Amino acid sequence: MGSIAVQEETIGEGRPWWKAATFYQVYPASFKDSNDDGWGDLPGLLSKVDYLHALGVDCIWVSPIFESPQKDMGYDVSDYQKIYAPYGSIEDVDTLVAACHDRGMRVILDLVVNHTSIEHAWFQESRSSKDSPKRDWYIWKPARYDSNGLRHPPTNWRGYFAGSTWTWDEHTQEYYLHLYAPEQPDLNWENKECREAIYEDTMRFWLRRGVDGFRIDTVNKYSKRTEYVDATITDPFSPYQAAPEMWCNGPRIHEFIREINQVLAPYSAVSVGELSNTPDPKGVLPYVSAKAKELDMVFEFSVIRLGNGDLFSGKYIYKPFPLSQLKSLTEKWQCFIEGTDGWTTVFCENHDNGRAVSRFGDPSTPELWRASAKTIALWQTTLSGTLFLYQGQEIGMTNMPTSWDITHYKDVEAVSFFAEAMASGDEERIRKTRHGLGILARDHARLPFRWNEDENVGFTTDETNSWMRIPQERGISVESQSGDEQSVLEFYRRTLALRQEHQETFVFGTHQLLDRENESTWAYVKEGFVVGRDGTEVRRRALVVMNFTAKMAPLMDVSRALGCARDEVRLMVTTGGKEEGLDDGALSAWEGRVYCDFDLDMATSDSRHL
Ligand code: TEU
Repeated sequence: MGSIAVQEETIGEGRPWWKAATFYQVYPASFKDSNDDGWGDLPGLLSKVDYLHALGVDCIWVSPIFESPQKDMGYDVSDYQKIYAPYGSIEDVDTLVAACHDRGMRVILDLVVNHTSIEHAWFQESRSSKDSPKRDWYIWKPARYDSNGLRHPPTNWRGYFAGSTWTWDEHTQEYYLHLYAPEQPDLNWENKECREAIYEDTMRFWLRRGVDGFRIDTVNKYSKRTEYVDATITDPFSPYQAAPEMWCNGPRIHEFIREINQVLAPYSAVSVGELSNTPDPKGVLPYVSAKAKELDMVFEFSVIRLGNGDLFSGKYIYKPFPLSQLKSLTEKWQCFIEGTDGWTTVFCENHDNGRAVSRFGDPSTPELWRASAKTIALWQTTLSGTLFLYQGQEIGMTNMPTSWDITHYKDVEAVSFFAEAMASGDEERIRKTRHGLGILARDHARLPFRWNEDENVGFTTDETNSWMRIPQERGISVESQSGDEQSVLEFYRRTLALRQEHQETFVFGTHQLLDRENESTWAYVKEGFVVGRDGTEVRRRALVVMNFTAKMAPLMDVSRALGCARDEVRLMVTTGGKEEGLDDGALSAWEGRVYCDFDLDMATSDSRHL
C-alpha cells in the first residue's frame, strides 16, 4: 500500500505535492453511515471516495477515529492503535488508504497528542500511584491551601471548556492538568520517554501502515512554561483566568516540533498543525519556514475566529465584524509568506466552527444562500496556499435552524458554556450565549451530511437513529445539486479545476487587496508567473471581485485594476451564471467574478509552471 500512483513528489523546487493539493476534512461520525446505527463510519466514507475524487479532492483528512470514550468526539483517545468500533476496523483504514492511493489521492489522520483520554492505559498507570514509572508522563501538582485550610488548584487557569484546568485525584492526592475536559489529561512532553512513546505508538505506527501524514491537533501546546504560576486576572468575576501565555508556544516548543519532523521525514509524511493563540506572523513563520524543518503548514485562526467574543470566557458572546476586517485578515495571512520560504493554508470551515455561509454569507433566502455560498467558494478557491475544504461546504450546508432548541447541541464545549451561563443566573449572559451558540457553536458543522433529499438525507436509513438531528433544508444535498450547472456543488467543481489549471496565479501567486475600506465589495488581484514556450517569463494576473451584500454593487474599473487594456480583459468565471453583459458596471447580490489579463484558451500546456 506504500507506493501511490500520484504525480511526482515535487512539481519543482519548493513544490511538494501538498502545496497545490485540495484537502478535504471528513468528520466521520457525520459523513456517511453504512450500517444504520446512526453514526457515520469508515465503510461509509469508503463508499464516497469516488464522489470526493470527482469533486477534485487530492487528500482526505479524517478526524479522529481511534478508540475513545467520545467525551470530545474522539479528541480524547484511549488507544491510538485501535479503531473505535462504531467507525469500523483497522482493516477498514487500510482499505480506505489503498482506495485513495489507487485513485491518486492521499489520506491523513488526526494526531491528538497534547492529551489522551483518562481511559488511556498510560494515564491509568500514571494515576495508579505517585511512584508509578509513568507518573511523570502527565502533569501532576500538589494542591494549594488557603488560610482557612481550603484546598485550591495549583494555578488559577481557565480551561477551554470552562472551569479549572486542574482536577483533583483523590487516590494520589494531587491535581492533574487538562487544558480541555477533565477526561482529557495533558501529556508531559518534558518527559523524553513519554515523547518517544508518542512518536512510536502514534506516529510511526500509522506511517508504517501507509497513511500519508497528519493533521496535528493543538500543535503549539506541547511545551508549557514550567513555573506553574497564576495568570493575571482579566476576568475579575471568575476564579479561573485565561492563561495561554502559560501553556502555549512554550520554551521548548520548537525543539519538540523538530523532533516530530524527524519522525515524519523518513516517510515523507505531510504535516499540518493546529496553531492557536498565535495571531502574529512573526510567531507563525518559525513553524512553517522550510529551512526550520518543523511543520509543512499550520492553521492560523484569525479569519475563522471572526465573530467570536474574547477567546476564553466570552467566546460565545458574538462580536459582529465589518467586511473590511475579513478582508484585511485574509490579506494578512495571504501575504505573510511573501518573500519567505514559509507556506500558508486557506480554509473557512472545520469541525470547530459554525458554517461559513451562515457566518460570512447570507442564508436568509434560497437565492441569497446559493449566491453567497458560491461567492464564498470563489473567495476560497482563488487564495494562495493549500486549500482545505470541510465536508458539506461544497453543497453550502448551513448552521442548524434557529428554531432548534438547546437540547440539539451535543458538543462538550457548547454544553459547558451554556451551563456556565445558566449557573451565573445572569439573564443577559444566558441570552447572549444562546445567540452566540446559534452562530458559532461547533455543533453546526457536525450535523449529518446531506447526500439526498430523503428524510434521512442518505446519511443513515432511519433518521430517528441519527446521533445528531438531521437538517432538512431542501436543495442542500449532493443529489439535488449534481448536474445543475447553477448549483454550489458544480461551482466548486469548476473553480477547483480552474484553481489547478491556473495554479501559478491562484495557489502560488501574490495577493494585493484593493479598495480596502469598501464595506460591500471585496476585490483583490492575484499575480503569478509562468514560463512561456520561448522561455520568457509571462505574468498572469486575475482580479477577484465579489459583492458581499444582498444589494447591487457598482463594479470597479476592471482593466485599470488589472493594469491592462480593456480589450485584453477576459472573464474567467462568475457566480452569476450569466454569459453576457458581464462588463455591465454592476455586480448583483452576492455575485462574484474573476477577470484575468490572459487568454483562457491559451492552455497551460503551452507554458510550463515555474
Ligand atoms: O481544538 C483545539 C482548540 O483549542 C480550538 O481551536 C478549538 O476550536 C476549541 O473549540 C476552542 O475553544 C482541537 C480540536 O480541533 C477540537 O475539536 C478539540 O476539542 C480540541 O483540540 C481538544 O482536543
